[in-house]
Amino acid sequence: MTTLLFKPVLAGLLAAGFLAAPLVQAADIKPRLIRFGYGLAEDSNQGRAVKVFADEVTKRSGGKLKVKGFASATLGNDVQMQNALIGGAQEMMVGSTATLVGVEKDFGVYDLPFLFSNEQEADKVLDGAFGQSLLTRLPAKGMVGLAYWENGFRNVTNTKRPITRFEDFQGIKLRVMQNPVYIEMFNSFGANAVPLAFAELFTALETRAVDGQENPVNTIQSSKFYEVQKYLSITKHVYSPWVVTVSKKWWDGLSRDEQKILQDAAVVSRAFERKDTRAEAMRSVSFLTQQGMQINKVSDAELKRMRDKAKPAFDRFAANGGGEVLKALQGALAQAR
Ligand code: TK8
Repeated sequence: MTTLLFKPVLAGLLAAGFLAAPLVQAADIKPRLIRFGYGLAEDSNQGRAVKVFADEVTKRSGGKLKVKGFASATLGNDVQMQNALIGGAQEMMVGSTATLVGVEKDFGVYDLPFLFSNEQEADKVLDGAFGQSLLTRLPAKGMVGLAYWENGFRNVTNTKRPITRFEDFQGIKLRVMQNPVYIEMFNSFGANAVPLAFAELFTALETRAVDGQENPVNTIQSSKFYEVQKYLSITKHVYSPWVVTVSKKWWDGLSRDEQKILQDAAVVSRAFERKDTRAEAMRSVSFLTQQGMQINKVSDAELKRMRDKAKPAFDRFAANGGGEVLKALQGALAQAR
């Protein structure tokens, strides 16, 4: 009789995962809902990685911590979300390091053009002492940085003409991120740089409020910029990191166990995200060609001319108090090579 009753109950418990998670039960984990905002579409490298992060957190917390992703800037654009994290109104986000300059201006060092020559170098510098020490600046500003994800090497699209040399930027209204290094860099090429939140970019391109923008090929695909942009010029002018951040106010209320789950899940999802992003980038160029974009690769000689032309951006960055962080990054890059 007992066994007859016990068996279905046991099976039910097992199916519900109750017996499978004794370790999780011993840990100090409370039921919590984590709102995780991001700017790109759900069907993007960013959205796919947020999903992996969410699943990983569920698994590691025995379902007590629930991550709800909010795609397409529905919780606000990058700058607004940063403020919400600092104020404690939102738990997590992933966004560009470039917009973090409003919080900690040394993050602008990543935006200086033609620093990283490939993804492996970026991984080493970001995951190594340099990148991690920059993250330790954040808690004093109200945020906690868990891991860098890859946004990727940025390229230029526009409706006017292919960019083959910096002179082709002349007169092009180019949307840039809200960051002084970008504004200065593209103005030095002769473009008219317009800082704008990513959330407003598609409409700005569609209505021709701006002529162009710059982003990795993955984003040009997932945000459907090919519908409103004709030319894609491969410049790889900046390697752009994303960073997964948490509200410091909220983080301080978590147990050690809970913090560790989020930290570990961020690192697991980082490995997935980079692999996924790189695989997608390999396919994106042919996808974008099929969509009718005209694509050109800018020659190394012309990229070098752009780099020289952007020199004032480096000088200004150093003069504005960024000299030390720039030197440290250059040192880390030399080591990574
Ligand atoms: C998404 C942004 C985007 C960035 C930009 O919210 O703004 O151009 O490249 O990825 O963070």
